[in-house]
Amino acid sequence: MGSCLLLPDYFCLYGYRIVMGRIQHGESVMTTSFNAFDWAVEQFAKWDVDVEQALSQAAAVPISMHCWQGDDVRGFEAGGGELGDGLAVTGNYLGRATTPDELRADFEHAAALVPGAKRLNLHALYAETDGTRVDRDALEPRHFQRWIEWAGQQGFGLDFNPSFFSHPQSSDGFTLSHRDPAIRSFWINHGIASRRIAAAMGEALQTPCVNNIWIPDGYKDVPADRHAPRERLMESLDAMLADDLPRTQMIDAVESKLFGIGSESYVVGSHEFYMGYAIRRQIGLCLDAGHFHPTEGIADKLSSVLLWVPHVLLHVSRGVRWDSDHVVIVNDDLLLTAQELVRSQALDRISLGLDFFDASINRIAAWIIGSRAMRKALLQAFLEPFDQLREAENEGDYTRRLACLEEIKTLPYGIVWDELCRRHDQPAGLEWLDEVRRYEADVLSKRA
Ligand code: RNT
Ligand code: ZN
Repeated sequence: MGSCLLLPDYFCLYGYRIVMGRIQHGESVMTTSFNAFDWAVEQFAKWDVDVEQALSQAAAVPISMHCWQGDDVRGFEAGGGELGDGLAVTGNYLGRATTPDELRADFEHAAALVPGAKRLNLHALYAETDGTRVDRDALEPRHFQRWIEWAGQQGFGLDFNPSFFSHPQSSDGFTLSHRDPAIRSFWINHGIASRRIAAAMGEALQTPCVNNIWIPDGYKDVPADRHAPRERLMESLDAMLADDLPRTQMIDAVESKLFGIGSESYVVGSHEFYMGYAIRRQIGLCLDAGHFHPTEGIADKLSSVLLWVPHVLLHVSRGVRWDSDHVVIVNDDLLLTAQELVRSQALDRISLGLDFFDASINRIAAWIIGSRAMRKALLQAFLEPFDQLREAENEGDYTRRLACLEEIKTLPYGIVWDELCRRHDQPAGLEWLDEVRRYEADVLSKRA
């Protein structure tokens, strides 16, 4: 009786993964070869999924990569640099970017290893004032001119954030809702300046800049008056947003939070507060994955808030037991978020921003891991046979719905991901880490 063995070899030829099998029947050896990508396309076709379409759709969704992963949210203010107001970064891996040029170089390196459309998300802390102290209420678009020119050359859209933290005027934990009108007005002016900067970015780069407002305001311990700070916040926001700026240039968004370090008992800008505010003003609402109770997910919120607000910004993050801002990975939360994005058919009303910071591993690798995870999740979501799932559901056939949901988990997503990377001239596998290691040896390790 002839033995029958399958001896697969895997190798890459012009970027295609070819699987060679030698099937040995006794003395005779038969060699077969097939293209794994073609085979994957056939597997998805059985579910009526068009892989070509998914590939182009998944690559086209812009991921706004946050500048603050590159330098532990410090920024470049003259005399600044201490992170505070509930934000904390742990770790001291070598090579943090300490100048705008270093941060841009690092970002270019990271972005080059992430396939698909990208934007850069900047904070007001990253102004370039050439060593002179320009306070936050006096910032102007010209302080971001280099960022804008560079982003134009690189082909990145820009997003922006006023920075309401790490500043003497926020040292007691209150900004826009402060009981002192002078402090409120300082921050209102910072907010106004930031909106102008965002609009200038959007105008220069011909793509609307999302300007996201997050403030740390809140009490560590049980408050007596929960009303007054929220009323003051509402009034401050109204003053900040009084100027109508064209939506082709900038989109306002507001970000809620359940609790923070130092604001455990009460956060002024709660979810209910901002949800109501965004609906009333018809502005964008930001949902940060780490800003809700651990059993709540932002994925489930999307279909609700999209009914009421014109724009949603997602801060894609990963909380481990609390709002810890771990690097995003492909887990159930991320997959469900990507699925809900795609299923919503409202991608033109949703912006995707990353929000994590880890200084315990190579920062550039952290950027790449999180961004590639987001892209993988998007690809997987575009490969979902949503019509079939919905059909089963609409027929009341929940048995089939669950059976399908389980079956599709093992479709060959990895092969399609490799193809996406190949088409964007990117390493499909771990080779990207070799490039990061080289950069670490050549550049990062030589930084002070
Ligand atoms: C803080 C918010 C906010 C910040 C960044 C730096 O809890 O998530 O989005 O992380 O703006
Ligand atoms: Zn956030």
